[in-house]
Amino acid sequence: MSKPVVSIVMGSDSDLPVMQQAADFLTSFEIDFELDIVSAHRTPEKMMDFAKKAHKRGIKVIIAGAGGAAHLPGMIASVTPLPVIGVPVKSSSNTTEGWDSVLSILQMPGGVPVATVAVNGAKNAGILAAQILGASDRKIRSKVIDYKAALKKEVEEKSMKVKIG
Ligand code: RP5
Repeated sequence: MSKPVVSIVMGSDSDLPVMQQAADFLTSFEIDFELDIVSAHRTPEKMMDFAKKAHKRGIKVIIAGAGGAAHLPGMIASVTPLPVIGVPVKSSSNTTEGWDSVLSILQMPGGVPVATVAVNGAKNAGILAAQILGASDRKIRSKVIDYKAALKKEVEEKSMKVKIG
């Protein structure tokens, strides 16, 4: 990965099975990314350092995933000028079905947006990151257009198989 333009960060290695889906999507689009564990609660200094400097290193979009009291995406958003996509992770070590993460990431105060995807929706975070980059990059935009066409074709084929009448 020569020059990452997307940064994927997560609160714990236990979030990796979910967050890997964002990485896999970006890989399929040949978008260079970096990936690391950055914890709002366990490594707050690292989080702030990362959030303050990411744009200076050429990062254009940040995908941040966390579970439980998920402060990572919002705290990163508080200091970065970059768009932040938040992934609420249904943590294996909490039992509230992901609602804690959803509300922690979604209910941001005015002025500090986090684009929140569904619980464990890391693939959508990867797609949204590609769409953000694609707004100013014709090659990526073209891949997004193809991707959406493939989704349409897939549904049309399923419709042909199941449709009655
Ligand atoms: C959050 O706490 C992490 O993002 C993870 O989803 C959750 C549990 O972390 P571990 O105890 O598995 O490290 O900060």
